[in-house]
Amino acid sequence: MLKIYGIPRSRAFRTLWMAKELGLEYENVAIDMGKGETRTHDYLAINPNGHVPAIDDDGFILWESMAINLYLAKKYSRGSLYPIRFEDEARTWQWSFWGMTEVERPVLTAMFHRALLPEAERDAALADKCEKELGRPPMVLDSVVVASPYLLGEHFTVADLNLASILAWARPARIDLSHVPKMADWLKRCAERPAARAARDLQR
Ligand SMILES: N[C@@H](CCC(=O)N[C@@H](CS)C(=O)NCC(=O)O)C(=O)O
Repeated sequence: MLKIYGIPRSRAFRTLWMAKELGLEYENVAIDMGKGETRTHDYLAINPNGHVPAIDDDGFILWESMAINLYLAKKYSRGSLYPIRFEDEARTWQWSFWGMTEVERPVLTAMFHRALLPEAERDAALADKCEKELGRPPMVLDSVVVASPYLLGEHFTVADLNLASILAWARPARIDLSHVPKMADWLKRCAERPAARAARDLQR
């Protein structure tokens, strides 16, 4: 059975969401970074980086959240959550890489400094700087989801899931999305999917 390493309140959420979209049976091995469990000898044998998520799919071990989701979608849902056309596949990579390289760090840093860290450790100026840095990506997205409801067109795919799972942090990070209403609608549409809700329930 597929094993998903990482507590639901970590980037493993992304993979749990994907597993639920796919209706896969899985075991969640709740490795908790807060308890130092990402750095044990046994876990480092799974992911030598000491990060979650990672998966073990019948002996095939893979780490990096976006790569895991692309793999699972392609393996279990080609033609549905994973596109068939080369161009759509390339766009799926485009959105996933863009999310990781241009969106994730500022939104995560803002979330830490506005919500997660103890008050005394928060740096409001840094959070504001991150929000500013995040100025263009939401506008880029807004212009895409004006033309079609999802990133590749009419249907929700792994491209939406990967990016929405990063941008889900915009809310706790209190990033203002009022100037990008179409993007905010898209994010809401993604977040309200039953599989996303079910994965969020695991975080409680
Ligand atoms: N780029 C990696 C980042 C993984 C990552 O940093 N995960 C955090 C939890 S959300 C982690 O494992 N931190 C614990 C540690 O570094 O020990 C991915 O997307 O999978």
